[in-house]
Formats: sequence, C-alpha cells, structure tokens
Amino acid sequence: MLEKINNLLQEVEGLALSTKEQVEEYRIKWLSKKGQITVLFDEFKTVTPEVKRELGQKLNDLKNKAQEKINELKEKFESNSDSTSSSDLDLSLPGDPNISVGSRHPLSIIKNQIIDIFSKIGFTVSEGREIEDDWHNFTALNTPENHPARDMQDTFYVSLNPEMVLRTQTSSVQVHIMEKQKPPIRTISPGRVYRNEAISARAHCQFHQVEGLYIDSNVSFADLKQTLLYFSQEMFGKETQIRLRPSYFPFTEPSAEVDISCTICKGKGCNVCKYTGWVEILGCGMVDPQVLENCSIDPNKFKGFAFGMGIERIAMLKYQVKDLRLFFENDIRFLKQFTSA
Ligand code: 2U9
Repeated sequence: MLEKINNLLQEVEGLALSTKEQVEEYRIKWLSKKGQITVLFDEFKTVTPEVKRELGQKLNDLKNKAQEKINELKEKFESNSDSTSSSDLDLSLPGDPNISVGSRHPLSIIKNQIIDIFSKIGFTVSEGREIEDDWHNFTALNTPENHPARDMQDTFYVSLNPEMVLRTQTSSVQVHIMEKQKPPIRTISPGRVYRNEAISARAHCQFHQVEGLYIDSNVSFADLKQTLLYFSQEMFGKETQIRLRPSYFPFTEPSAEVDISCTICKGKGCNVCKYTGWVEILGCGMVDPQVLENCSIDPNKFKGFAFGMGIERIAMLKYQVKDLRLFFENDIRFLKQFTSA
C-alpha cells in the first residue's frame, strides 16, 4: 500500500496537462467513486491499526495534494478560456480614475512603527504560532498550574486537546527562541493573542501585543529603562517623559509598569490621563532567573530584560480612539482615516 501511495504521489506532483478535458480525466482516474485514491481509502479500512497509524497521514496528504492539483489546473484552464485575447486589448487606454485604494489597518501601522523603532537598536522580529502548548505559554514563563491566569475564565483551551491553548501572550514565541538560540538574544515578538474577556470599549477577547526580550551577559535595569525611554520618545515625541512603578509579573523580577507623560495635556491633567498627567503604556522587568533556567540558559552567566505592550493601547493613545472594538469591526469609515508613511 505504501508503494502505491508513493507512486501516486509522484504522479500527482509531476502532473502537467494542457487541456480542461485532461484535467477531468485525471479527476475521474484518481478521485471518483472508483478512482485509484478512493480505492486506496477502501483498502485502508481493512488494514491493522499499526499500518493505519503509519499510513493514515500519508494517504490524507495524497488525497489533499491530488485535489489541490486538480483544482489548480481546472482554475488555470477556466480562467484562460474566458480571458480576452491579447489582440483585443488596447494598452494605450487611460486607467480607471475611480479605483479607490485601500489603506493599511491602524494596528498594522502602529505595529510597523514599533518594529522600525526597535530594529534601529538591533532587535530582530520573531513570530510564532497562535495555538501554543501549556509549557511555552505558561510553565516555562513561571506561571504554575494553580495560577489564576490559567483559569478557564481567562484562557481559551483547545477543546480537543486541553494541553493546548490560544496563546495569551507572545512571550511564548520567545521561549521557543531561547530554547533554540544561545545569547545574545535581542528580539521583539508582535502578534495576536487571545484572552477570555467580556468584550467592551476597553477589553476584547483578541488583541495584539509586542513583547521584547534582550538577553546577554551584562544586561541591567538601567539598559531596560533607557531602551523604554528611547521607544517612548520615538513613538510619542522627543518631549515625552517616562516613569516606572513597581509591579508584579510571574516571569520578571523585579517588575514595573511604565507610564508616559500624557501626550494630550503634556502633563497638566485631562480626562485621558484622569488628571494625573501620566498614562500607562507597558509592563516590563528583568527576566526571572527561573525562566532562563527553564529555557536552558545559565542564569549565573546571563541576565535579561523583557517588556510587553498592547498594540491597541498604543494605537488608542496615538490616535485618540476611545473604543477598542472599532479596531475589529472593519468599518471602512473608521479605517480610511488612517494613513501610513
Ligand atoms: C520572556 C520572559 C519574560 C514580557 C513582559 C509584560 C511585562 C507585560 C503586558 C502589557 C500589556 C501584556 O498586552 S498586555 O496585557 N505585558 O506587562 N510583558 S514583562 O516578559 C517576558 C517575555 C519573554 C522569555
């Protein structure tokens, strides 16, 4: 059976046809009721569980590839047959002046600005998976089994496999990096995350984060503070000040929350900063040595700082958007107000 699968796979991968009719012939030959692949599926029902385990995935791949190939060729010949022949085209005609060009989503604009700011000081960009295992999302990040963040109220679990979650933070991407790569590591991870929250003007069950990580032999809290001052001034203007307030996160020690001087009232007091002159923009801290150890990095040789921010939060402050839900509704009247450089 394996040989038959491999032979057919080769045939599928090498298939080159020149007419619509030939495509239909091959569809019948492989995928019809008595087609070779359908017959293999009938045969598959009778084999032992060990053989099933070995061949199931291969057989499914074969079917998917054959179907994809047929669809691709079908589409190619169909679109060729309806297209106007090149001699009917007048390439000198002026273009349609009424085509409206779309615009970049405000969250993408802000994400790209954040990436540009950190790229200038040597941070790379790492992206990863949105469905993550328990280790990379929680345990490696020092969030033990009975931690409230793991509660069903806060986290979306994959119902078929409760070991897997929709990632609640993109620091999970950085756990993968630390496991694979030796320091120095200097990377940011932008991406979508999920939390089981009631949707309101200030919270959503999906949002976007950028988490940052810098690990080297001599990283200090002063480096962290200066990096965040640089970021804040690039993002919100050279006159921006920052202040750090002590906080707690399971994965950093010490930890802090970072405020910037209010960009609206310049610190005088307004309803955006609730008359305090300061607005919170991100959380940060020195990577807990236990997290380094969990990822096979020797905490006696290396130290690190980390930070995390919500892209929606930065976008709301920059653009003075009062309701988070607007970012997810894709109302063109909202979206077309934003332009990127
Ligand atoms: C590794 C270890 C530690 C990333 C950090 C925060 C503090 C933080 C929140 C801001 C608003 C998430 O979007 S939010 O809700 N994040 O406060 N994040 S330190 O710490 C890391 C990252 C990677 C390996």
